Amino acid sequence: MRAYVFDDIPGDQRKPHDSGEIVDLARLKELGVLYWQIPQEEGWEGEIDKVAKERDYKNRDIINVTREGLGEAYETKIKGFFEEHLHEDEEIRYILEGSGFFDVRDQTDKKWVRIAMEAGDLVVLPAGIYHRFTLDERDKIKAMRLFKDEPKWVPHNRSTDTDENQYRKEYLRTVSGSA
Ligand code: KMT
Ligand code: NI
Repeated sequence: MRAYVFDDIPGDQRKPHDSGEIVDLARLKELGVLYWQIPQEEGWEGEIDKVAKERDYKNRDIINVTREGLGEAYETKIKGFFEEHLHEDEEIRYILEGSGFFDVRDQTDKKWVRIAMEAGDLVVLPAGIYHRFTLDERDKIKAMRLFKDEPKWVPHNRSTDTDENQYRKEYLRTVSGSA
């Protein structure tokens, strides 16, 4: 994993867009974003089980973000992932193969922090954080999605309504308390 401030220069979303400003784990934590590295080697699933148990993640599935994996829905899904949105629950992803970028808004709400994820990376985006996802130029990622109970997949695309969402408000309270 490598996190940095997105350069905001228009152009291909799959390119790195690295401004050169590194974002460390402490700064991610201030945003409520949690990270673990669990290498893809013997015993990895047991390590996932530990985190899942500690954090009460009861369910999981696997998503393959490739043309074959998503089928007919490919274009729509890829576009949807990159719309700025929030969820009313955590978005938890453990990367099994490939790589991609999770972008999250920072406290100023002006910059994107780009989290470059690859195999062995586990990230938790808190409920209510504005974020988006894109493949990178390798064009494929396979990830385990973990969730507490029933997955709340619904992406709430950013609007004046989502600014009023109770999970958004709760998120902002936690961020202002720690920054
Ligand atoms: C999401 O919610 O944006 C996704 O599931 C993207 C694919 S997971 C690497
Ligand atoms: Ni999402």
